[in-house]
Amino acid sequence: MSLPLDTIQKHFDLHPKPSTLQFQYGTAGFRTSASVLDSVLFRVGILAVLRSKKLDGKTIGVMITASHNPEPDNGVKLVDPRGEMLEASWEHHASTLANADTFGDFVEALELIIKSTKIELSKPARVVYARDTRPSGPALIAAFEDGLKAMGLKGRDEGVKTTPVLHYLVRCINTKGTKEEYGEDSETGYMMKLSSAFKKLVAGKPIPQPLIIDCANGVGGPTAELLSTYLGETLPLINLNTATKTLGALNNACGADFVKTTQRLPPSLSSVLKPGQRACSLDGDADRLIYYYLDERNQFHLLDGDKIAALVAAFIVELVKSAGLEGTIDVGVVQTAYANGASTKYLSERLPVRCVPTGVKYLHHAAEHYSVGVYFEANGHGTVLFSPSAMETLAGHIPSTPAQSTALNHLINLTHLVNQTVGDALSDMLMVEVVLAHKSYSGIEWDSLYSDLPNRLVRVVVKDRNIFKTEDAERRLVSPQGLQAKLDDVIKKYDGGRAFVRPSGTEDVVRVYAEATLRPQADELAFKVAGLVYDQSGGDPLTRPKEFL
Ligand code: G16
Repeated sequence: MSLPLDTIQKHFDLHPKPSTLQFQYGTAGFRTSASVLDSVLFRVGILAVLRSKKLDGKTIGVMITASHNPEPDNGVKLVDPRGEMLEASWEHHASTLANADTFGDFVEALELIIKSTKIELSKPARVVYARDTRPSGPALIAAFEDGLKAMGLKGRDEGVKTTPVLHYLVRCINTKGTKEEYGEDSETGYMMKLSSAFKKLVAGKPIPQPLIIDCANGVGGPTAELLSTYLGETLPLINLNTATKTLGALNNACGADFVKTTQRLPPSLSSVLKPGQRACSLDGDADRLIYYYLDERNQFHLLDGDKIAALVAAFIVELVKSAGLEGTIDVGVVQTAYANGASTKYLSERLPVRCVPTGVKYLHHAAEHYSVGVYFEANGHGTVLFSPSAMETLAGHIPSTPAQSTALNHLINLTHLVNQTVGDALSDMLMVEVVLAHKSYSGIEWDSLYSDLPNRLVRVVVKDRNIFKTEDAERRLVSPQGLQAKLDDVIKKYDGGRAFVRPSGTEDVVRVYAEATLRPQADELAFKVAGLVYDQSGGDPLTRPKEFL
């Protein structure tokens, strides 16, 4: 069987590639201004069909979202059959297809992929797809569907869903009828799975004070509303920033990225959140979660991905011990260089901790090396993975005391509560609420597990972010040459100083992270490093941001 070239060309011509642009499948797929993504979406449609054929017709997921990015951006990423990110070796194929200039180049690239990955075109293909609430979504979906049509496929359209729900659906569809069946392949199935595990885990605990959720004016809003109906009074939720139809509202002065980056409350919550009350923010596609609270002096306190990892990992370790499984089930944590130094210290004193480059794909794979792998990025993206052997151990363990039996049941229920396919803000939120209920912790007690080192994140707009290359899990720069030595000279002048520089994989910027023992020093270090990066990359002195030192 050969490629239906006439049909492909008919559709190809409807989706011309902007001639001057180059696309790259980055940290979370293709992500850039929605206005230039039409050709990319069409080509991803074709790639998704090939990926499914390669995997004997297993269902491939496609999510159209730009997550935390501003509303005018959009993006697309592929989801492999177990609900995990696209296998890394295919990222290159995705970029090659997206960058082919002519139809001839495109066919040549397709044929090379088919040959090099040994795809049998006669195999069936299945694709499920969804999008977030961005206004550009419907047009991009149409371009994507043209890609499917060009290959003779009608996919399964899931409409507007969160990224984690789409990942969940992919795993459910592919495990249906097997002994690894993950759940019912519908949003209702997702809601039932999470809410019933949650109710079992908090049975007998007092009903908590309402939790405020900042839904970032994105798809998390309707999804949290729905979840609320399943949870009933077990967890009262107050959903705010739910204006999915207001142009320009998405991720604007709200959402997990705003809170984490600016280290302050979304202004829309300032008259609502009372001292001591807990609140959380989701991002634009509801795969990141950040908690926070105000103390009695109305001071803002952040409970980010590192704090979530510390809370959850300690709880799981306790349950493993109480269930009599210490030594049989090992728990480990995976972080990135963005993890606050204090969190890494706290966790490493208790558990094995690994540091990997930014990107869920790296964290997810590293977490698979533990029986129970807890992975969280400081930005609130993370989950817990229970390995197949841990699942078997839990299923086969015979507890010898009632306390062991309770702990074992909690662990089993946690495996259902956690979305093990990818970071999931709502599933993570329920997990946090479970731990808080069990420990009788307020935000204050949770926060006091360790004190964050003051830190600062800075975005630096540069001419070409691709000149920045890193090593050692992104903690050191290898290019531009000589810059790391300059950074080292600066960093060593700060007490508790640590800083690193890396190119973003989702925005056209370079990111700078710095921390130090004192707040003014952390800020100063970050802006000094940002200044060095700006100058070294040939930044125009006239547009040099005034805060860069
Ligand atoms: C994505 C990735 C995350 C990453 C984030 C920022 O998140 O899934 O792993 O931390 O981008 O990446 P970068 O610093 O390379 O721009 P999301 O929530 O935007 O999909």
